[in-house]
Amino acid sequence: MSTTNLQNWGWQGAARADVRAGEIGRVLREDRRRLRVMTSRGVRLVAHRGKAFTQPLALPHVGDWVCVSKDDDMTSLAQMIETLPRTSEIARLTSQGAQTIAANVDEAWLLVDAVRNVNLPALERYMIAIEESGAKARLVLSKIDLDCNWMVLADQLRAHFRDMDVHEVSALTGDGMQALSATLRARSTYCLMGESGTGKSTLLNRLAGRDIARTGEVRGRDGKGRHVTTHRELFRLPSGALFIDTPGMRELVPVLAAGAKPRRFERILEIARDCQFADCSHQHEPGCAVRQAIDDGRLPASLAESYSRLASPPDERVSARMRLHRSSSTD
Ligand SMILES: Nc1nc2c(ncn2[C@@H]2O[C@H](COP(=O)(O)OP(=O)(O)OP(=O)(O)O)[C@@H](O)[C@H]2O)c(=O)[nH]1
Ligand SMILES: [Mg+2]
Ligand SMILES: [Zn+2]
Repeated sequence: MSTTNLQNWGWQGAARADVRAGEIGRVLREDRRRLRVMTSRGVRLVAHRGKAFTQPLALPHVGDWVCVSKDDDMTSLAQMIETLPRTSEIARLTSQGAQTIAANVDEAWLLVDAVRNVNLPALERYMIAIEESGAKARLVLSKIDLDCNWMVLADQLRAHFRDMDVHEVSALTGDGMQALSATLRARSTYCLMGESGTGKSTLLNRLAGRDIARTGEVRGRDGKGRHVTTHRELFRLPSGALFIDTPGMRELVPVLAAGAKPRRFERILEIARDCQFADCSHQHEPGCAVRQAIDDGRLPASLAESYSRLASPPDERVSARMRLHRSSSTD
């Protein structure tokens, strides 16, 4: 029987002695009915829930390390036993509550389509979700081969997301791809995010050197995507890097604990301590340090705008969900 080195799938822990009658694996793909899990003996199909599974708040998602039943018959449906603690978790808030998009991601790439208008508030929400997840963020401006003024867009992104790497690429011509590929590390997990049609799956195929994910045309009318990717899936590239492709999401509402301030706004909060009024709204009050910092060019105006939009989140943005896995670490 062939064996798989789980370290090639990102496993960093020592061999666990405490696995109860099961085996460790990583969730490669989640569908509504089944999980595909890579174990050291190969891929197994796993039922989402089973009698042995007692963690209703920690349902497994793509990227998760799980413990599943170890059956002699590899073709039988395995049962979930346990979802192991996560090192990071990208989540969003839906009408049904918090939803995990991907687990144990080292770096998330947010794709921005060079031919579409940049929607900074939407990108900001994506970025908050990534930064709060514990993963590193990277911005990728895609489709720079198309006739457009992408350099203006790139400048706009750099002005707003100052501390962030912005890569300009074309998956079609390969422009910028070498610099992006050079950042990849084997056994690290990357997650592709962004609206439908921004070219996530195309970029993945280019990095893989062959078509591993399905891609599709955008609509002629408005250049929007057609939601070609319908499930989340983790792939291993020849370089050894691990990539999670996700279906494009138009809206992503970050999951924030009640009263929590996203890390993105730490700098504003720091500057705001020097405002004359403690409850300064940074709109029209005299002695406002935030407006002063914008005028001085120390703070991007667009960031301050995002802040005032998100500073007092409406109730539905606030989730009191127990973040079961956040504080614990993988062993
Ligand atoms: N010209 C050009 N077209 C691209 C590039 N990258 C992607 N496209 C096209 O954009 C369209 C959408 O690409 P996909 O890779 O399917 O987009 P996606 O982000 O995976 O979309 P969803 O799976 O729906 O979220 C396809 O027609 C691609 O050929 C690029 O660099 N240049
Ligand atoms: Mg896709
Ligand atoms: Zn102020």
